[in-house]
Amino acid sequence: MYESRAAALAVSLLLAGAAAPVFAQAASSSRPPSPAAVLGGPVAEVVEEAWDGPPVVGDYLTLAPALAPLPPGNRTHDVRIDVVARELEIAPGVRYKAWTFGGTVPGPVLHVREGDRVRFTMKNRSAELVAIDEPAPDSSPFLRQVVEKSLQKGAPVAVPMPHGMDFHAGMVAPNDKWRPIQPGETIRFEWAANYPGVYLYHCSQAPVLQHVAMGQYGVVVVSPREGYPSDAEVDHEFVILQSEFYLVENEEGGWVLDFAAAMAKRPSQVTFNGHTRAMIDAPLEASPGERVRLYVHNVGPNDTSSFHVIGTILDRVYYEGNPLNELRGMQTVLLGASNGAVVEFVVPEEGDYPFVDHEFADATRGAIGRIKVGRPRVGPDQEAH
Ligand SMILES: [Cu+2]
Repeated sequence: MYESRAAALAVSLLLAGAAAPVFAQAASSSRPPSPAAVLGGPVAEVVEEAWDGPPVVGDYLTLAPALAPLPPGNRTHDVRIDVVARELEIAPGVRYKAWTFGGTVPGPVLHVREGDRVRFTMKNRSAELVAIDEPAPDSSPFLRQVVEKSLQKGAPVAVPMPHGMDFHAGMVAPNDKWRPIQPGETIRFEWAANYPGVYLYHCSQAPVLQHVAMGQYGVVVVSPREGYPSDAEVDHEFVILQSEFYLVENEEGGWVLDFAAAMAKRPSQVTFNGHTRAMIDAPLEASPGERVRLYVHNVGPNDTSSFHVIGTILDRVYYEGNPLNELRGMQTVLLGASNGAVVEFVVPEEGDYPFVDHEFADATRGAIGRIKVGRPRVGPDQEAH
């Protein structure tokens, strides 16, 4: 009896989703911040599409550490992030043929609000040479920022391979929406942002360890419907993704994935925002006494991050980015692979404030950045301005 009821329910949900582009509504709860979680969505479509335009399209997509400003209210986001292969630099002299979402590692930061919907399109263009040499008009802030600011100095390559997309921020059947597609195919699906937070997205193709280690990940920042209690006090917001690389130099002087090292959890580099110099050469900036908010995510794929800002205290931490998970006065936030947090702190006086993975082997491998506050005195590894 129960089995047949469950089966009938599953079939009816599937048919409801297939028949009309509306989501099944869960029974509403009176508890904020998700009074009306939207569960599931229409069945994903896999289509042949003659798209050869910009690989990233959407108004709220940026290159980390930037976060797109979001107007008030809820909206539906039409977002395209295509899969492209690109040779990239992730440390001085270390270039490899990355598998990417949108052309960089990490891929674009998507900013939405709790209660928003995302209509997502992704073409698997891994077999194409996709140039990102000039800002594509009407595409996204992301592509302009890649051209102007990325340290990765990307060059197009073709590495045909099936890939899929898994958004941790979505609540849908993964075998449907997150399924991999072949080179040349396009997948379209929808999901709703039910919970605020800093959520990973990553490739769903097995072995996931290989696809994530090759560079296929990014984050969706879902801002709370009612905001964070400290919103009015925040002066600067930045997005920081930590991730590991497992590369080995080959005989031709190129770098390739060392899968055995990935399985052994022995990274060659650990980076903030995809390059060991990214947050050193282009430090975050603030003025003395200001409040800084970081949307931090530890991608992994394997290791934890003990995220710490030297010279201050994380006086407010929203673990996973949910305002209900508020912690106070933390020196370090422990993030497992795919955990995120919103951390806030005051930079007390003029100076240079490094932030690190306090697991110092990983800081030494590259997980270090800095915040330039005012006009700091010249010290090691700094430049006078
Ligand atoms: Cu992949």
